[in-house]
Amino acid sequence: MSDRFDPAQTDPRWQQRWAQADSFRADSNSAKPKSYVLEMFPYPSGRIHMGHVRNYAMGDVLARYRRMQGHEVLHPMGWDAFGMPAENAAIEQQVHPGAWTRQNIATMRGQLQRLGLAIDWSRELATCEPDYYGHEQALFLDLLEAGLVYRKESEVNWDPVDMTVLANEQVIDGKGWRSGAPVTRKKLNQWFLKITDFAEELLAGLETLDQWPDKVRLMQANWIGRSEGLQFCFRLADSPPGGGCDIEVFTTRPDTIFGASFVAISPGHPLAEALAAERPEIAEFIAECAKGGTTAAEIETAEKRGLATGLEVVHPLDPSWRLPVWIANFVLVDYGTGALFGVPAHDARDFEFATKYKLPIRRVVAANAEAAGEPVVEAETGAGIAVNSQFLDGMTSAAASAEVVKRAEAAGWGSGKVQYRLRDWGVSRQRYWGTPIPIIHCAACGPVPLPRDQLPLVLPEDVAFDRPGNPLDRHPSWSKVDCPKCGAVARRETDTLDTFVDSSWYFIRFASQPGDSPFDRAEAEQWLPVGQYIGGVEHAILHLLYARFWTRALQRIGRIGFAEPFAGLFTQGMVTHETYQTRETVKLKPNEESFFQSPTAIELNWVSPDDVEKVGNKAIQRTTGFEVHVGRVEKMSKSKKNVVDPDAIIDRYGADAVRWFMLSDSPPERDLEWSIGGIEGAARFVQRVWRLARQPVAGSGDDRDLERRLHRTIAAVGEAIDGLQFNKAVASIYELTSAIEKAAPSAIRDTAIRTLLLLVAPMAPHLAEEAWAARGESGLIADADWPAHEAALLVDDEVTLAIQVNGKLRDTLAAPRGLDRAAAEALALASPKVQAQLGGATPRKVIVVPDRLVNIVA
Ligand code: ANZ
Ligand code: ZN
Repeated sequence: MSDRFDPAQTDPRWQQRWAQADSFRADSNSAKPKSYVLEMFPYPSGRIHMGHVRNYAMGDVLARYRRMQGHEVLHPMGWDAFGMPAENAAIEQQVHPGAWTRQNIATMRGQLQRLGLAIDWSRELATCEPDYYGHEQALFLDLLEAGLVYRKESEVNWDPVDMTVLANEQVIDGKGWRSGAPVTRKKLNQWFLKITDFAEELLAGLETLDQWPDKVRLMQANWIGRSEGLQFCFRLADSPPGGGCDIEVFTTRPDTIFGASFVAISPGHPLAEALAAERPEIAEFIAECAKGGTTAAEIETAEKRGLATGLEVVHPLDPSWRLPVWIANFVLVDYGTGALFGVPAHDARDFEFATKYKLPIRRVVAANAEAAGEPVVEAETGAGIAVNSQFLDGMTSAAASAEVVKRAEAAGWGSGKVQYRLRDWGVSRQRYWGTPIPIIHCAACGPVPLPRDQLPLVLPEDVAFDRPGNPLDRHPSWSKVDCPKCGAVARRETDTLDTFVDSSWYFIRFASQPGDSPFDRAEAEQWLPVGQYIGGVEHAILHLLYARFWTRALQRIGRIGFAEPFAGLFTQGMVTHETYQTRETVKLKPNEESFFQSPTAIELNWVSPDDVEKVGNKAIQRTTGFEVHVGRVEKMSKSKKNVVDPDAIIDRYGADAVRWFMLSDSPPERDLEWSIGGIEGAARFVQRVWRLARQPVAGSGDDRDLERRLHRTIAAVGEAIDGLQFNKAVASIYELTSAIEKAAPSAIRDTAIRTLLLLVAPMAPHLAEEAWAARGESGLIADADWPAHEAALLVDDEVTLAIQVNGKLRDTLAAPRGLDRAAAEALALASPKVQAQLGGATPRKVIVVPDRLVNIVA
């Protein structure tokens, strides 16, 4: 046995042994209790980073621990392999997106395997392969048949120079990422999934997710955005009397109806479009509004702009009252009815708008009735008492709202309505590297589903990226096809699915992978819902909401029997690192812009941690000898060069030290600052355990303290892993290790060393296997049983007695547990503090509460 544990030769050996023994294959037919442990699958960007290592180390500990507890564990891995970076690489490096992606997968798989993860690699999948996305196409057709998919005209970001659609993340400060041209909006026909049908369910379902972080549930609830209010119709002043609806609005504040000073419609509202057809100034204004991105945030922060149409509507509660109709850029086309009534005194956007366009600002809510006449200097959006509001005066905002809804419903001009902020999910993407949408467009028949015997509809390989836009559009033959219904010449849909669709069901495919269908329901239900899902909080809204929706949609169409895909969710913190920069004074050339103000400039350059050496309290760039400025600790990112490459660290310290450090230093939900000190500490710990493990089994006799410590550690480590508090598990293991190191030889000490190996096995599995084998234990430690603790040994043998004189605490004394009354009384009376209180007097009475308290009444 070697003196030092040598990961370079040990790690690969055990990885091979696990692979040969097929240790981590999940058997769907096993009778054992099932555990499904899943980390969010990675995007194959090129190489794994420390964030991945942290994520997968956590899941791996849980997976290995559950196996040792006797569970059949499903712990799979795959690749979220479609998406834009592959197309960008194709454009920049003239490499096919598929080749680029598959190469990255090979690299990253190798990197993950070096970490010794307990993964069932037989279930590996990549979403860019037809044997995955073909099944997704089938599910898309299922949802289409069930009426959960529809086609609608909708706005996209349009780059007028590259003549291409841009994803939101390709719009940077309102400009196209490649062309730099100001982005405009353009309408295209696109496919939508009816997630809004599930808004109420998705909201109510959050209540059942008691193993999710509250903050994620709150974020989802806000995203779904349930609002209660009133929907009603305004009549145009020149409309004929009687029923009918000219402009329908939605409001969450019916109580402010007497504070209305205008009605505003969205530039995309049908009335605005109708007016534009006849009046060029309106068409021009609408075109102006179409500049800028399509995100709600962009629309809401843009400067408020409006155009008066000259039309007027009648106030529903006062036929003599007219309100002007404006077209305004801040009214969203696809929220509520795309129209609103503006109450400048009590809404911030309306206030800004009314101030700019000199519209009346009328107070209708105040802190109390006496404040009815106070001027409004900024929008007062809170609740209060209705004022200047006829029959509502004096009511609270809530009561006034209810009253207005009641009157509207009674008189028939409006009704109470629940509105959601959530929009239907637009899944069409005008790009190549995604799942082709299985639809054929026929001039006569309209959109026709691709016959299922033609699935998978495979992406053509022969595409070129020499021009912007979607290569599927320009492919000479791929999109040309006959209509499956009438046989006429037709055209394939060339849009592909949003990659969030791919990640909305991969966890089901991991559980069950038949060749001829997306999954087998009975097999999937052996595993799902996922017991523990672990990933980054950046996915708290979209990915998790889409996956929840997709699962509910599959349940609705009878493909599965559960509604929520992830029973437990954990969101881990980021891995951070100090940032380093050099400041260099560079000479400018005469033609450079600022030359005439100053012929030199300071250039700041990020420096990678590999190139930084700390000398005393200075940091020096190794390659140049320049002093380096040490900046803030930030999330590791390529742009700031503050990344540490996992491969280099594994080369140097081994997989177990990296895993140990990732788990040890801070609570898993918090950020973890990478440091050399931390990884070296972890590497030293690995050697400490190795040294203990190779001590010969020699002891005899017992050691009550160590035995109690051992059982308490077993209990504490199990509890910590169950609660995903890995840092606490590590801290308990450290304490036990020190106690073993200090203890004299005994039989218990030998047991403690053996148990220590079992406790570290989920975290440092290579070390544990090597030491297990070295001690002559049989089988793999990965297959060993998790140690049991004896409950009796968790209780301390010693208790603390509170000693009172006349009910006042005078002393505390250590006593053996279970001391009888007479002995406890004697112990208390012997206390010098008690004797001082008594001053020689004989106590009248002594009350003893065993193991807790002695009260002496004098
Ligand atoms: C009158 C009013 C008075 C409003 C007041 C607010 C405050 P939430 O809570 O998000 O559901 N609104 C309605 N449709 C809109 C659209 N398409 N685009 C932008 N804003 C719209 O917001 C509902 C409120 O947002 C509605 O209530 C409406 O303004 C506005 F003191 O009506 B309110
Ligand atoms: Zn046809």
